[in-house]
Amino acid sequence: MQILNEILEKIKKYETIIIHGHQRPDGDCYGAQFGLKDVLKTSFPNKNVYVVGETSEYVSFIGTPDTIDDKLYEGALSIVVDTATESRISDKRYSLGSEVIKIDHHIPVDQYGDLIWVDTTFPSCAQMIAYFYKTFENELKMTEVGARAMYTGIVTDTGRFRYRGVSKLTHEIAGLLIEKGADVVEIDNKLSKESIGVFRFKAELLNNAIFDEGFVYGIIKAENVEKYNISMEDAAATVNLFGGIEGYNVWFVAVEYPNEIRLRIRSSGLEIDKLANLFEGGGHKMASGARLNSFDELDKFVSEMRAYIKRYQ
Ligand SMILES: [Mn+2]
Repeated sequence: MQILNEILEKIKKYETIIIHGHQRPDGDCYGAQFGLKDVLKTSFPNKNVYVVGETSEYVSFIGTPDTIDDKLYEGALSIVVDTATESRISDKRYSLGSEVIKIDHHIPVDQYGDLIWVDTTFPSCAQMIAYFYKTFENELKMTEVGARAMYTGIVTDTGRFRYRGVSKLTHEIAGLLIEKGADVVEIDNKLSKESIGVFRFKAELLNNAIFDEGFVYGIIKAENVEKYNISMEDAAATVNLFGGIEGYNVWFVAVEYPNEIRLRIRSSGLEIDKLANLFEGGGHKMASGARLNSFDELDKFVSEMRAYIKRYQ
């Protein structure tokens, strides 16, 4: 692919490269960021390569973001991974760089950047970074640090290789990462560990699941997150628990954040990204996010959901 050559050429031109992701980074965001950092740092030891943005406790074993000074952006290349919406880029200083590259697998919302590589056929952004590496395998290098990061990104964004988009290529790339040192069991253990608080939180949430017309959902109040002393990431990740119930092909959780309610919507058939678009969201056809100002707007969302399901199912 021509775009990959252009990206590599651009990278070669810059001495300093700063890698951004999205707010509230997940395993794939971290996987792509730290995977790319490892590939670039290992292949071009003289370059200064940084990862910036928010931290994620859940995947902290992948790496820790760097704290850098504004002046490092002078003459630098910014690369933003896994982020469709410009306003969701974590650390707004990406625009201080001389040029910006966007690498993403979400349905595009804002096409920011001087070079754009967006491919929604990739089930994770980490797979894109690993594919980039694979394309120039003779020229690029990686260590087990990068392999672990990208493997983690792939397994988290594909729900352990279960979602649409997982392909022969996904498995080939996972195999390559294992060959490069990703430890399957170690990564799975790290991702699977949970506290008693998370366990009990899940039990209460599932017990209070609300079944509507063809969809099921859970309401996550900040006070409950506090009561069980769990992270917001753990709370939001519970959306996956609602999948697979017979007769309920769409599900979501509504998570209370300080100034907004964030919805995580999932589907096993009906495309729900258009519905998410109506509520300041989007993402993938089967996995989208959206937002409400408060729980007062939940009824409106639920009735839109009912109508949407009736219309399209
Ligand atoms: Mn992703």
